[in-house]
Amino acid sequence: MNEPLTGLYFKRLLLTGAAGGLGRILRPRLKAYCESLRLSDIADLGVAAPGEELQTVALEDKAAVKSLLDGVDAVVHFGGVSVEKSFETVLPANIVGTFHVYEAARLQGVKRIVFASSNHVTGFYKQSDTIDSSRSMRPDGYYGLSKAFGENLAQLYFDRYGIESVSLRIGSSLAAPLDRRMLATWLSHDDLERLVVASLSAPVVGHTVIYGMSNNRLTWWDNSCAKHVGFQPRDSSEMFRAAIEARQPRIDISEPAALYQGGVFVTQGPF
Ligand code: 15L
Repeated sequence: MNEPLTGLYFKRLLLTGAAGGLGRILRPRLKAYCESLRLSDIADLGVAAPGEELQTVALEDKAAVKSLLDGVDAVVHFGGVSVEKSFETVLPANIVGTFHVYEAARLQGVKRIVFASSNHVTGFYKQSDTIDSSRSMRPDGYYGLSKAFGENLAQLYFDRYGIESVSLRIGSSLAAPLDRRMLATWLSHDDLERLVVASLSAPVVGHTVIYGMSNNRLTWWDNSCAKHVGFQPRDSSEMFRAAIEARQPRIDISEPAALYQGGVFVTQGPF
């Protein structure tokens, strides 16, 4: 665990999807920013560390999600399906579940949500395009479509109810990039923490969309519309380039996975 990044301190913070790939990374790190860290998932969360509250909650259970947000100052919503699946698989957790989170925030008076969206909201832009968050959504599958819904929901709940959100279009947040595509999309775990903390602590965000990427030399995304979030990534994929290019010397740009930003996600399905 790193030293905390800001003087930010909540009484109670909620992390959904705490047993998931990125939830497990954020769990020990977010504890530094709150007195109580409430953690939820449908999967096993293990044993509560000091200052942690564990709750097994399915996002599709509206009443349970309402109770989950009781007494919470802010939500870091990482729960749901995180890969391309059939519409029927993505619908309950990602679409219905995210609606339940926003509705619970309205009912419980929660004022800020950091929403784990995805780069797959714009996965059908080409790898030869540099885009910013003002461009139209071009989801590359049902998963990306569910995240597009979440972003629109965040906008609606800001416009109607003043609940602020930062939608994080996360690239590839892994310990290290795995292939040539991820040299552009990589978000280190330390930069993920920086991004979440900046999103929680920026004074005014309305509904802001920001791409979650490290300070990679080569990228397809421009975060200049989100400067007010104050996210300053410090890592770069460049140190992995030589090894990845040696391992994956050629790419066939006629392949959709190399042509589009979403990579292999654009080729999955129909289910
Ligand atoms: C995502 O949204 C996924 O959750 C993750 O598994 C990665 O595949 C990532 O996108 C990516 O685009 O690399």
